[in-house]
Amino acid sequence: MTGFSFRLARASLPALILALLPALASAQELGYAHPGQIGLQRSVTPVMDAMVAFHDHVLMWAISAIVLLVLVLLVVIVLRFNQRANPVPSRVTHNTMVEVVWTVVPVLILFVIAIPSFGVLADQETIPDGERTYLGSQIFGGAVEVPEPGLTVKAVGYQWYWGYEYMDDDFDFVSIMLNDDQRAERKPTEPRLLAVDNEMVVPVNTTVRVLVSAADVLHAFAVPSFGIKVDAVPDRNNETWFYARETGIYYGQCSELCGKDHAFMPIAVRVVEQDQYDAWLAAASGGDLSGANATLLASLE
Ligand SMILES: [Cu+2]
Repeated sequence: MTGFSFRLARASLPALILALLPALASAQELGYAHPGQIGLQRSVTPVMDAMVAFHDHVLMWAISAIVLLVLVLLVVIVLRFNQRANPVPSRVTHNTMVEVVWTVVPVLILFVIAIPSFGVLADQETIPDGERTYLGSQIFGGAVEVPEPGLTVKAVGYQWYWGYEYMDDDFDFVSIMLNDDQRAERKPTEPRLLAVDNEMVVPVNTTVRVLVSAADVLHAFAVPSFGIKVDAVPDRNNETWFYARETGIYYGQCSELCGKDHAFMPIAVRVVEQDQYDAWLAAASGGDLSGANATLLASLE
């Protein structure tokens, strides 16, 4: 019985992996987390590129080296200083040299990590003015040119949905999660608990300034593929930006515990071509949001 199931498992494992590969590959294209995901969500902005590079080329090396060092020390201690190998225990209580080393070396490691880290952080926090060089992106493979913001959208957190105000064109709407029945009827291909009725629509290859605020309690506006996460605080405007270089729909979630439906106020940003955006904007700012969305969705198919 055991032998049979063992052989069955061995035979089906490569087939299972082969069957999963295309699913994983296509999941890489998605703008949201997916089952089996190991790495960070796919990046479509310069800031997220810098964050991914920081994670892959700095943090992972530092973490791996520290884990290996601790593992080696543990193995040495277990083998050399167990009771059998070392019957008379050492009476050493301190060693100044060792204490200085284990204080100074971690400080140096943190200091070295902090330099690129602050570069990436500064990039997130600084709205492009068309002139600034992006430090984090510069550290990780060349400066990127980011134009000045082409539009400003204010994202406002409510219990429990988001509102989007298009500041340049003076119109706004709210964005509410679709329940299972609504999703099956209106957006069956979009993910459960993330699909919304009205998405925030922005043009591709455009710097979008996002003002973030809240109407009632603390919320947080976060879109992992853009590398942004900003607290939404009542009576306060926080600011962030993104420059998406690929069309598609990118999801995020409220990231500050805000009450019973905190888990059900997703953020959905649809990045479209400039002419599609212009057509959507003209209709939506003219008061016909549902018509604008329907036309946009039809043009995307
Ligand atoms: Cu919230």
